[in-house]
Amino acid sequence: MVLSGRDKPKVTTNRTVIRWVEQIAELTRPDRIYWCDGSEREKDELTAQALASGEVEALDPYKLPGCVLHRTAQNDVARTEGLTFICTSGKEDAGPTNNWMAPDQAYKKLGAIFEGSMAGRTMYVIPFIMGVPGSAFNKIGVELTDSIYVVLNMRIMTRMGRVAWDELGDSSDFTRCLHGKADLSLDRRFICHFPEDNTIWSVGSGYGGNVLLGKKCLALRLASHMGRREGWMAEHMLILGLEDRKGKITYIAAAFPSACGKTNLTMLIPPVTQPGYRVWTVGDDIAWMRIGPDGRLWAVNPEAGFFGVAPGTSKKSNPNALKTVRKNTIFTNVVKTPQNMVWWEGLDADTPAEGIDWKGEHWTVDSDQPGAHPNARFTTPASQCPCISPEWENPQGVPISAVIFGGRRARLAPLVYQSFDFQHGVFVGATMASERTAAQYGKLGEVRRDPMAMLPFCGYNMADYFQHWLDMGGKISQPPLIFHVNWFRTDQKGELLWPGYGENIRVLEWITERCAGQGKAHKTPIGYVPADGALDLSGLDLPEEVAQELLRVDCQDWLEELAQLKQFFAKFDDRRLPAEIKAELDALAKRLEQ
Ligand code: GTP
Ligand code: SPV
Ligand code: MN
Repeated sequence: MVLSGRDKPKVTTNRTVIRWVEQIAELTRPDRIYWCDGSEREKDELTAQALASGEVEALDPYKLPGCVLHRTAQNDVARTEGLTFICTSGKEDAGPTNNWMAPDQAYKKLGAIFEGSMAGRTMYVIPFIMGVPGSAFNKIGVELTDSIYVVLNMRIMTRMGRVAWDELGDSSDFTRCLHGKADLSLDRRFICHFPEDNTIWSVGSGYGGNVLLGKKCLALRLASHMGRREGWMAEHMLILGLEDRKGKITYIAAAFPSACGKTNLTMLIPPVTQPGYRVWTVGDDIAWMRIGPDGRLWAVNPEAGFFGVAPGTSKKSNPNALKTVRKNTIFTNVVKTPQNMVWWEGLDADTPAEGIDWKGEHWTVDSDQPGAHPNARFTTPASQCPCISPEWENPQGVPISAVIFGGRRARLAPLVYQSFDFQHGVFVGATMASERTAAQYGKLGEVRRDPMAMLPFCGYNMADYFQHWLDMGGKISQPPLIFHVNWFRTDQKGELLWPGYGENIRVLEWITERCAGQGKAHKTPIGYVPADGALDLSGLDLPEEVAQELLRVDCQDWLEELAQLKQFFAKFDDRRLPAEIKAELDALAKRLEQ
């Protein structure tokens, strides 16, 4: 098919792009093709269309200027990991933790669903940059989609439009991203990654992580694959700068599984008891890290916005996020109040007596159902964040002094501990586990192993991924120190022991002290924990026995954990699992038995 008339692009002359768009249009047969330029005028026009079609709803234009509300289909509210595939020619290259489909089979299967699926619809062509224009870190993608909601989100989450066409020029080096809503049915929903073709096909969903293909699909699954080939790392990590009392800034990257606190930590406001400290946000979800000329690890945030969890976000827990979302924000699956404002569980303020819930139904405060879906989200420009780091768009990135791994563990993991060295730190990351949240389909609360918070996002065999971490460690002359945190330890009654949120600064303080060669620690079989009195708990109403319980390492519990770790690692081909991981496993066993 050759594009003619209004379907022809005015924004690019890139032959590879045009030919590919023609091919996909032949398959999906949209009524028209719209080439995005990223302008404000385009935003206004598309928003007006989306309002007219009901795809988004208006909100109070004075209190929430530029904001709209969207509801997804009720069967489409989180990532569907079971329907997400890595399509490499060899099954082993996807590894035992990924779903695999042969590439030709996947193209055929999804092709049949895509066929004619855009009839009566517009296909939007969205060029985007993951990264900062002009940075050596960048990857460029072009997403074809029949969802105007996707276009509006991609505008916020990526550098999109003319800037990306310019950056791409005539090059054929871009990720081919195809998304179609089709009929949104679960049995015709697939999210397929083709790392060997630099291609992503996603069909049958309209939910964030499944359809904003620059995010998890490109910036993590494909990018992790590229990073291994090219000698860098794509990680599910926030990036923050912690400014101390002397004005010195230490950059930290932290990997927590979905809905386990990355957005919150990266926007932390210290309590009044910890004056002089300040947290600067560089990124809240994804870090791309390379070794700099100085031998340190340098990180950039490839995204331009935050796709954050709404429930639980309040003036108390995350005031910076609340300030960020006051304008130009898309709210998905939250409550709409009669005043055309938004609300969600845990917002605290102005609980409405009634409203329209995430399902689009009338809801009252007495309902036994939540009004907002637990995985309701906001899409908001990072530039609006009051604590955005002046370095957040530095094309070189920021130098990382510490890496933190963490999960939700009601038991076992202490509030914080430090690995003995980099190799042991890789082991600590590889043995992470967390209780499942609403960010993905599956049984809530179930503890699952989630190495480096990358279980759902690693685009290749995870045994090779561990090896890549170890190889990188060997090449970094000043490797970051590696820590593990757990904000979610509970007592016998299931009550949280740690206040979390802003108080987490106390843990970050100890971490930066350790990076500076200070901060007292006590050696345990699993790593270094803060020595007595080394964590600043002043002004916190925390009984001494709770403080002790938070840092306690129970060898019996860890021996039980060890058995589960062995089971987990047994999934991998023994020849592929790095010897260093096995050696660390043995060493841990020895230390625990002593
Ligand atoms: P994704 O966007 O899914 O990758 O999630 P995230 O890791 O950015 O998680 P986020 O910061 O949005 O937090 C998710 C949930 O964890 C929210 O309901 C928060 O209120 C809660 N949470 C975050 N930090 C803390 C903490 O320090 N303590 C406790 N108890 N809960 C927290
Ligand atoms: C996550 O689930 O880790 C998210 C949200 O950051 S989504 O983009 O939907 O994957
Ligand atoms: Mn995430």
